[in-house]
Amino acid sequence: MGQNTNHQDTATRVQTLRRQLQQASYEYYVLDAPTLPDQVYDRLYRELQELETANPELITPDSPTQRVGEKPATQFTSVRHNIPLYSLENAFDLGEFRAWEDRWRRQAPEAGAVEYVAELKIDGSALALTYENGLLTRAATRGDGITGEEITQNVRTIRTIPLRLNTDTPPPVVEVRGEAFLPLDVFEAINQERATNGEPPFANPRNAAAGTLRQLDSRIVARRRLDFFAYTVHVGSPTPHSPTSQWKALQLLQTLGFRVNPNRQLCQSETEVQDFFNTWATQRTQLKYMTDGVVVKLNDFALQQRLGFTQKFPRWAVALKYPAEEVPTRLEQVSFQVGRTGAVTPVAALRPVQLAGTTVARATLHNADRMAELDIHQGDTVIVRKAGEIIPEVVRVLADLRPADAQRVTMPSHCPECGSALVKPAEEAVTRCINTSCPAIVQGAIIHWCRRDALDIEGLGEKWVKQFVEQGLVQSVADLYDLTVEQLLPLERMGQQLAEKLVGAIAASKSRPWASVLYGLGIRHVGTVNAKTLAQHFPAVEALASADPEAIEAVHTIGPEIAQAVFQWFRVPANQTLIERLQQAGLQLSTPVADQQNSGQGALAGKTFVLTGTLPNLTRPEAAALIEAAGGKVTSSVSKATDYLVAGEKAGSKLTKAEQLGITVLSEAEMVEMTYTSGRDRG
Ligand code: 3BA
Repeated sequence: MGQNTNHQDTATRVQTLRRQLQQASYEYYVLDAPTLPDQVYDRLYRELQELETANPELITPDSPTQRVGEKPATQFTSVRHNIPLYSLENAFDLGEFRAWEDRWRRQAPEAGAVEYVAELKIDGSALALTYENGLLTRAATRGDGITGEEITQNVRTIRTIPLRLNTDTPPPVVEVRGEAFLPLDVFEAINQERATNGEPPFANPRNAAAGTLRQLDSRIVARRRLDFFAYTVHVGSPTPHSPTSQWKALQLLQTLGFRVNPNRQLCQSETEVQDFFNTWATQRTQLKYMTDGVVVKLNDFALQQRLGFTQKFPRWAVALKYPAEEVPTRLEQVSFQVGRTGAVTPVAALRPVQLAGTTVARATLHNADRMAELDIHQGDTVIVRKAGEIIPEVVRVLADLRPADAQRVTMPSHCPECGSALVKPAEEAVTRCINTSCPAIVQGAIIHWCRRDALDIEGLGEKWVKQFVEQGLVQSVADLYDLTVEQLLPLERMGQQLAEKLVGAIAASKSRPWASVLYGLGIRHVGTVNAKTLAQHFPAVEALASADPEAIEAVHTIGPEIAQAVFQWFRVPANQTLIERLQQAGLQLSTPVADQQNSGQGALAGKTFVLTGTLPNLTRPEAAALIEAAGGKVTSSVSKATDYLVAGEKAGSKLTKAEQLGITVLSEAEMVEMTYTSGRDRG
């Protein structure tokens, strides 16, 4: 009895906490007007967390603690939208806007003066959110408008999206639509991270938002601070209280707890729409998020319904787009940057100009083909644009303004960093330095190696790496492991303590797992995710190094391009030497058997195998990986220590020797079966 009462109290307390936290979070994120001090919020949050941990039966899906899920998804499922998400027709100037007006008026000749809602057009990614009985049950991307992808886990991490609608009488089904977007500061931070990672930057916040929403790990999404503006609400079974206009719909969305863009206007005439558009043409550069136009919608739902849709667009809405901002400036000089992959990028140094709210002094010229296309010359006057209004690029050259006898800019034939000949494969746009000891490449490779998600060598930043390379102390990442405190001491600004710390941090990286080492190698297309996948399927470097492209591609989610890149990497003699040296230095180039899936009690624990002949289904590395994953060991020659010989077709001397020594000979099928049964047999 007493226990019951206690439980009742706990349940009530959990409910109170949840309501308080929901309200505080709404005030903080949606209203941007916090009322609860952070420490108080944290204390209440922790109390709720503790109560829920002790009483898991009290956890509800709309609890503030349930925004970030635990395990990453392996893929997304596609969902069909009940109501398609149409596209928006674009109008690029006043004439096109008037043409849109004329068209809808011909469709509804009786309409006199009408109201328009002008909304800022957020440069994001459209989402459809389904609420059943007030609870967020499904979130989907727009996709092609008919089917999208289910990304509920990720969307739950967006703080401005309520997990429960703020109403005591929720309709059975409500669908809310709007734009998910990344604030500009977050966008820039992500691109900076991608650059250090050797990944191509997102061209614009829209791509970045879409890319983030399709992240399989919602914990990463949670860190990226996505935001959301709502603009459409569909109520499954309309009630007398359902909104009758877009303006009222926006107000309803606000009442339900959504963030609705405050920069909107109920316009009484086309002129008011124009004024709104012109005002925001300059104001929008001050916003913390990217906009690319104004969406104009006829306010009255009855009129909207009368006009309906074309194949692609609603007839009652149009997007008035802002032109991508472009400005002329002088090209002062072109320099060539060598990245860690050896890719050489031409970068234009410009006379600084104001562009879309920032000062631009440099712009990318992308590659040799692009430079030829532009026909760019020294001292040219060029037009720069922010692609997606963020990354500046040279889009055009004003050839008429070219100084007499100006020299054409071309790719250098030799690397500006090491002087070796550059190569440009005919089928690729990139020009590369292929000298593996080029200081720019070495430096880039080492910086990548030290990254947190690679070997995580703390304190070894760009500044030190540069000095190490310049002083000839290191020529490859393997050299790091030979460094001594004495060698570092003569460096500028180095002291005993710091040198000890760095050498210690380098030594500590020897315990980093095989997947991180693999990522650290900087093989093209092998980011953290692919590295993890590959390390799982090839638990030792030997298996991966000897795998052919087909075997690598056989791994789920690994495509042919990745497989080729990995295969080619291991064919380069300098890389083979590197692996040997890393192995000698004591780095983890395999996953210790104990850490593998069926660790310790693995079905084949303690058993030694030799493979011979051609197996019917598995390649050698695959068979080896399978045996190793089950805790067994694979060696190359038959001896008394061998427990089993797995023999395929055309087995030769090894089979003879095994038979002489009385070693059990298995078929592929028998071996495969053992990997999951022999453990149980032993019991
Ligand atoms: N309003 C994008 N579509 C928008 C409902 C209609 C619409 C948009 C909008 C079709 C924005 C096309 C994809 C979509 C249905 C979403 C906005 C914005 N209104 N304010 C008229 O800010 N980017 N996008 N289709 N929902």
